[in-house]
Amino acid sequence: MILRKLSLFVVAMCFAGAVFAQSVDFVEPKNGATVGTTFKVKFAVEGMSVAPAGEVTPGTGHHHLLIDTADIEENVAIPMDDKHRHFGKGQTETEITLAPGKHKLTMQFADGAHRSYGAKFRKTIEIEVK
Ligand SMILES: [Cu+2]
Repeated sequence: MILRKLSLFVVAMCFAGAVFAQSVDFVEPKNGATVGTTFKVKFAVEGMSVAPAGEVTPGTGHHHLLIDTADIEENVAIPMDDKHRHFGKGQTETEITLAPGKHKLTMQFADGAHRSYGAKFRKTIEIEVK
């Protein structure tokens, strides 16, 4: 009986974890990867849905890629320039070209008005371009 209750509890916690998990991650490249000058970047998000920019709908947003630049704090709008790329059509992958050397890539999920969802929805990796 106790075992049965315990296993139900474990199942419930796993379910809660799946529902409430909030994060972003690079499907590719992986942290520490070596890539060519033009390479594919794939984004994943948990705990939010991807939607095009324009309308601000709670629980939705779009991906951003910050290249060799500082983090954007929560609720701050992400600039639009070469170091801050927006995927406002709701894209979940892209191809970018970088000069050879080490680069820092940061994913940042943000709302329909490009305002950062903060550290929970941020992930930074370092890669080497050859
Ligand atoms: Cu944006």
